[in-house]
Amino acid sequence: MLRFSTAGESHGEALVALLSGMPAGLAVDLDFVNRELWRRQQGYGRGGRMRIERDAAHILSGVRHGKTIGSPIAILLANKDWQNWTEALPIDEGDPAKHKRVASPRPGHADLAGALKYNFAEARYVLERASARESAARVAAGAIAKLLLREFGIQVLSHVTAAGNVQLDAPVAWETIQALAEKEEILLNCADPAAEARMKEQVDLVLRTGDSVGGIFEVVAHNVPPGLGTYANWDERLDAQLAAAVMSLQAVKAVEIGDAVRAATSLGSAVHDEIGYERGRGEPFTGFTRRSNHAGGLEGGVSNGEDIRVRGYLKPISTLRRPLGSVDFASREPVKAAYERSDVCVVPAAGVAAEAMVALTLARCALEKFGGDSILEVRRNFEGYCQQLRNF
Ligand code: EPS
Repeated sequence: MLRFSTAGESHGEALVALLSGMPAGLAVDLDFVNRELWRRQQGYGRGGRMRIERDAAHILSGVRHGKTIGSPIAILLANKDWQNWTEALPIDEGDPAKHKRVASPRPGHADLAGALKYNFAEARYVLERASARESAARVAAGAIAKLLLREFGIQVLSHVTAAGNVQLDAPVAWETIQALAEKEEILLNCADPAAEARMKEQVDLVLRTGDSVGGIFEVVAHNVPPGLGTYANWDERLDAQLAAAVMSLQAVKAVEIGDAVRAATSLGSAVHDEIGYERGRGEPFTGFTRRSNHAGGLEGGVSNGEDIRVRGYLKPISTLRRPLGSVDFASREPVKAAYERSDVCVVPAAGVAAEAMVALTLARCALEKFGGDSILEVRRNFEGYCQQLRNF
């Protein structure tokens, strides 16, 4: 079974990703992993931290001579900022006078709920782990999952459909999303330059006013064969697994599959994707075609061969330069919420982190279906299934 977990605090020494269950013999392209990490660091509206960090994957185990060996893969990402925090966040007791307390919880952040839960007198330890810095470790693990998915011809990318109140409504073609991912300068990762310019104005506005914005990203998984996930058991439905994976990302508050939100208030005849057939079409798959993809590639919790489309809705960043009202942890007196250096918009970065979560989920499902201990065995199983589909 493909499993992964992460460890690390935002201003600790490093982040760690642990990925187990990868078959042996998968070539690991470190440049690709690092490019993914770079993509997550981009976007207009990031704070000063991104000028400090240059995320790079340091693989500790599970890869030898350029290929996976079937053993757990451990990846370390150093926090460059750690050198500024050695006295504020030491492993040993250190000097309490040098600790950096977070004296009043920020509305919208995990600060208060976390402090209550773990019985912390202030919120420093809460924000250290609740921080979206953790998503860098997910992207490292997700990059390895993407390399596995390439074996099946599957690719996973994302684009931004809304930042603040600027929303892009037109559907975006896969080729356009691919072209966006090739760019060396990433603003808001929006496919429409005019909409992107208006999104940038939104970010400029909140930069000026000390506020923040959220938005919507869409993750697209291209060339997914039909038959991943199943309707047979609630927890094996692929839509449910994808929703949980994307919702688990910091600040994601809603997840949509395909055009689900609009569909809920439309007629069935306007929503369901009519089925056609063209012999040889969609090779190596089935020849069945669709005129539209409102379902986002999933019916009954099973992939249907169309692109899988998953949208994540991000709440605005909860750290505000012009803070909302809060209460001092010590005195319980009303004060403004704590402010620390922060991003004001992270929608493009969240999209890249969500790609990783989608890739890890699809890789797990693909290995459940085509699994084997070596890539050779996995490929053989996959090709056998493709042949079955062709013969259907
Ligand atoms: C974050 C606060 C900021 C962000 C951070 C998430 O960090 P800092 O407090 O060090 O300025 O930059 O995101 C990252 C470090 C990252 O790599 O994405 C928060 O509180 O969630």
